[in-house]
Amino acid sequence: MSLKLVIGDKNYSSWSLRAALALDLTGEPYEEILERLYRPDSRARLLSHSPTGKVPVLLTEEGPVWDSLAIAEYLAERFPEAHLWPRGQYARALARSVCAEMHSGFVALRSHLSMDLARDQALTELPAEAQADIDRVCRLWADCRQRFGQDGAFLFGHASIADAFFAPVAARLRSYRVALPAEAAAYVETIYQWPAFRRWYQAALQEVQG
Ligand SMILES: N[C@@H](CCC(=O)N[C@@H](CS)C(=O)NCC(=O)O)C(=O)O
Repeated sequence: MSLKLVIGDKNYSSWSLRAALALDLTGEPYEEILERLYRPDSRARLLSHSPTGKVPVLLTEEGPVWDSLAIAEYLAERFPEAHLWPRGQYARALARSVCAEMHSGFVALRSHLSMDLARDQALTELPAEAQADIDRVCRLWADCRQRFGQDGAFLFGHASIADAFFAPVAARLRSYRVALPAEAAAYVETIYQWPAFRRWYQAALQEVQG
């Protein structure tokens, strides 16, 4: 059995996108199972895949792995030759720190600028707490790039789990037309040029067009 990834709507499910990008980094073939969210039977369908009733869920030979961060760690461990985390010990620790910060934080950014890949419109007013989150994201991106970004355009040079985790943030910043410092804008463009992200993005647009 190959791996199967259960995801939600590509236009809206930012946690699914993170897991899909991490899985793409492994280069391994996998089957995608898309379950539409926000429908009367969504919860029952999600519960048939995972005890949490949430996506993403990775279905392995031994059982389900749920939650984007656990999926990313599982993939990094199962496919060590793909180097899903950066190679240096401290670079890896920093990458894990920023992923954990993303996973447990940025509540204002996530609630006021929820992922909607097809959107291309600014908010009439950006709440101060969302702007504070955005400022922190820009600082964090700049720190990673300055310390470890020399070998490429991603946060740690080559694409890693850290980029998988921040790709939906980059997408929000573009969808909501947020004004950004030049280096953050360049990183957003890097995400939009990432082939795995582009495939997901195109599929999201088609999904919304029906
Ligand atoms: N902490 C989880 C969050 C998963 C999550 O909230 N997924 C949303 C979609 S992006 C979901 O399944 N929502 C359906 C529901 O809550 O019923 C992760 O990192 O995977």
